[in-house]
Amino acid sequence: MAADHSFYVTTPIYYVNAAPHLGHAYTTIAADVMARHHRQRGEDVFFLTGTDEHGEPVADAAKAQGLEPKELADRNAERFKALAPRLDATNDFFIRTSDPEHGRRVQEVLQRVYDNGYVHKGLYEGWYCPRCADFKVENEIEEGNRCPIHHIELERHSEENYFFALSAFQERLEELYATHPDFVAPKVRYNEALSFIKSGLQDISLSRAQLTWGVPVPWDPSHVFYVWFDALLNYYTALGFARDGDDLTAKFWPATYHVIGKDILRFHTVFWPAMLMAADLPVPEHVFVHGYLLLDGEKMSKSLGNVLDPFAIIDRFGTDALRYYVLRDVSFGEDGSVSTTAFEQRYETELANEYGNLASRTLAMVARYRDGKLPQAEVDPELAPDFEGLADRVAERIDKVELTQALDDIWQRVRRLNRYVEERAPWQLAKDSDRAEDLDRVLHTLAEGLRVVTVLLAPWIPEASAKLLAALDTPDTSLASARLGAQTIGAVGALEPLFPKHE
Ligand code: ME8
Repeated sequence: MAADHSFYVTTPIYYVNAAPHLGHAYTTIAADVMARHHRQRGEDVFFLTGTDEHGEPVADAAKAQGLEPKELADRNAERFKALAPRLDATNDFFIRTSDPEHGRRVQEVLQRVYDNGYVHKGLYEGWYCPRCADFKVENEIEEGNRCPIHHIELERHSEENYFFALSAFQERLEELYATHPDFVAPKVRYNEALSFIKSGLQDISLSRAQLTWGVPVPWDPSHVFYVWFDALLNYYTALGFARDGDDLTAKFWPATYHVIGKDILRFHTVFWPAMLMAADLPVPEHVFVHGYLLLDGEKMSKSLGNVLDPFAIIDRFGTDALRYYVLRDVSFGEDGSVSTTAFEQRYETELANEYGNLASRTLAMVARYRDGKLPQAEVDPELAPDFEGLADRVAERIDKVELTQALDDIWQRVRRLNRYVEERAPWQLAKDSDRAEDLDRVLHTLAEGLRVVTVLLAPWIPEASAKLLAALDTPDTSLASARLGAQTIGAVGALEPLFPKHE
């Protein structure tokens, strides 16, 4: 078992044959929210992302451009590597499957699978999609003999290669699912994976004979490993070489959460645990499968055109706005449409008005009525119950990867604070010197409430959160500080608009 208080979260490693897009950004942002939240709890966190560089798709794309596969991989891996900091992702390492250390460890693990007797030779024949780097089973194939994902024509492939004895793990996988009902979430994905297992597992191809761009099979170097096994093993191999001279495997394996999109469910929820069992390694604790962001039904927007381009949003509205929007508008785990219009509405109404304005107004009132010093007072008993247990509730939500619901729980309190300002009307209290104590309490309550929601929002909107906590001079973002009265705000500093309005 991984050490207590350690939390290991991964994203899929992305193919380098395409440019990074909103879908990739989505998973990375989600995993980053989890990583940041668990750091707030004082846990030891390891957050991994990276690139998947071997296999036909890259070899083919390189050939088409007159390049060596490694040249193309180097060029495109840089773009994914650069994506993480632009998203404010705090990954602890970026793995590339072309790293020689990864290859060595893949060989070690799969040699063990071979030594344990789970590999045999066989003839593989089937319909193959070069973009998926995967054979398709009959019932998946689209009309016209096309790939259901890429809609390109499938190729008939036949070759002698090595097979992994997936069928030998039928019972152990069923038992894993029976004893770990939270192995895969959401439930609909658990059911999907389990019904695939129950339909009867067949052995799967483990190597390729006609390809050289991959990790060589140690017992037969005329083959390379099928790219998916090389890729899945990244989650394990990275811990061995992410830190020079310090093997993190004992500390972080098994992974707490693999976060993936629903397109790669079977690989992660069936093949991957079986492969780990075959190598005598512990299986991950959870796989969380999110849905697709759908971009159809777009209306043209003035400032963003008609494509929700993550880079355009970051350039114009900042990284926080993108992070917030994708996890707010579509319930994490489900499919949902995103659009520039919905983005602009949420930005304006929620980030700029409900949150940004609340912050500016609160600080401005403390400056105007109390010379920038926050009066010490009791939190208003009218508001305190609404914040009771909030931090724990958010933590429980995040434990279940309910990232949208957790955000909504916090946002309800942002709205509560807005109602509180209107109800208490501090600008009226300020006109009446007999009500100085009431004004003290209202200002104190507002600033303290604002601080608490801001600590809780830090995983979603880290930049705005840091700015506001700096202005309150309470930089502590630990979850323990996300309770009313847990910190003392003294003097309040200046604050630029957190989410400026755009014309
Ligand atoms: O599959 N909506 O890489 P990939 C939501 N290399 N998420 C999306 C999305 C969308 N429209 N489009 C992409 C691979 N994603 C393999 C993975 S892991 C050992 C190997 C996200 O570049 C989502 O996380 O095709 C999906 O699973 C992943 O990108 C696929 O990335």
